[in-house]
Amino acid sequence: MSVLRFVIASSIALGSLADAGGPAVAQQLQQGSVADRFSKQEVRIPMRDGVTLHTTIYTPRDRSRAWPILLNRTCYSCQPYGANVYSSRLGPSPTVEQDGYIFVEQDVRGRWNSEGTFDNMRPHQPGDLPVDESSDTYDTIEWLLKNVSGNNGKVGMWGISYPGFYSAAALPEHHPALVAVSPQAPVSDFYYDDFHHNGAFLQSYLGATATFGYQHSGPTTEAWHSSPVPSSGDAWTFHMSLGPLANASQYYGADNFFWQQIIDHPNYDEFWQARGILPHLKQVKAAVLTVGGWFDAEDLYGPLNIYSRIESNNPGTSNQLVMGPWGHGDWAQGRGIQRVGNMPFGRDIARYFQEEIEAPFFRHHLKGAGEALPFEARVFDTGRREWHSLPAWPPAEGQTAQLYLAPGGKLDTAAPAGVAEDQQASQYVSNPADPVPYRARQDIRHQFTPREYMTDDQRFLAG
Ligand code: PG9
Repeated sequence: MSVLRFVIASSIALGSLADAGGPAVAQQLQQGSVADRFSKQEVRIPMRDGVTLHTTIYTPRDRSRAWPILLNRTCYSCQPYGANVYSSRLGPSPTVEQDGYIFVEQDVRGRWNSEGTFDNMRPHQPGDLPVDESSDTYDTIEWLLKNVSGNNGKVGMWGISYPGFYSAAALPEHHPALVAVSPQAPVSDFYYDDFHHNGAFLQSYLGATATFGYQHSGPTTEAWHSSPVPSSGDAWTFHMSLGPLANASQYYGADNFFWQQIIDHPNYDEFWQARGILPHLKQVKAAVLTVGGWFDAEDLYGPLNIYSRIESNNPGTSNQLVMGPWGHGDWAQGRGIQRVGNMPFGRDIARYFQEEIEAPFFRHHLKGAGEALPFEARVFDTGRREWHSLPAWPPAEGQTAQLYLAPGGKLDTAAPAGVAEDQQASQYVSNPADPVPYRARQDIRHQFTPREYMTDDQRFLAG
């Protein structure tokens, strides 16, 4: 009988964050449009190997004080391009924007308006050469500190999803001025996040292979890739008509370098291992606030493992975790009721995170304003629908429970009596031509990553 093992984290209602004594009210920038409050520069920053990266810099027009730099490195573009075309919002939230930073956006190597060759989850290379995301971030920070007037000498980073990887990938051998990093839904390893979950390829990512599989022909502000797979509509019929996964190669040829790598490396070989960031999260001196969502079907492995690897490798470092009742990136969205599918978890949970956790984190470490966040882990109990501040994650009181597959398709906490362990097995026929759908077939639509299934009523599948 196979055993399912998981940690039952006991729920401990500790002090709420409300008694943290809100930080001194940070000097806020005046209201008005981004262009009213910030000036915009577009520069090309040279890396140590000569490749230049497109970097957009929004500096507060208020020059009465020095401002920290808040950096986001992305594979999804620094749009809008053009020195006189302003983004409608800056940074991870309206609260952080109002607090005021020098907001910096950068196209990573090989993407959009930056030079160079793109590599997914570029392997970290300890030492000075050859280049990687850590060295590109180091060179970028060094350039910004020397060339952007009005900075206070401190740098923070943030990023959600793939940009979350770039903020985590900045940490190995990081620049000393980098003092606060918030990897949010960070990708840690494409064999466990996004394209694969525990090694199983997610067919819903077939279309995304176009986004990450073609090299641009040089710096560009226009998209150079498009997906041959529909982005909406009936995904059940599409995937069932595809047949064996090998048939997907009809959509991608040898010019899609990432698809070739995916089909050439079906197992966790050196190719994938080299691209995981977890083994390199050492000598981290910057404060880290890792953020994830319990219902994040794209990147749940990343936040939990980046937090725990930093915790085990860097005992003296300020390393904190926030896990909320969110799907992918929900914490950066607007206000209102937080829902996952048809399951509500409460009102203004994103606002709470943005105003009571994220903004104070950056204020404290980058501006010296307000207290440090008073928790090791701030986790939302989705059963009780309440936040808990914990001194450790997983909680010391947590126990690992063993569950056993029992006859009749049931689970039991007791091992089946009288059955030798090597005889404890349940079997069923898995027929790819007749798969068990994770949602009602008519609800299986093309979408980047399925979300609602985590709160769907799946009893219709009992048979
Ligand atoms: N984690 C998301 C993703 C990464 C790579 C491929 C597809 C999805 C994201 O960056 O949104």
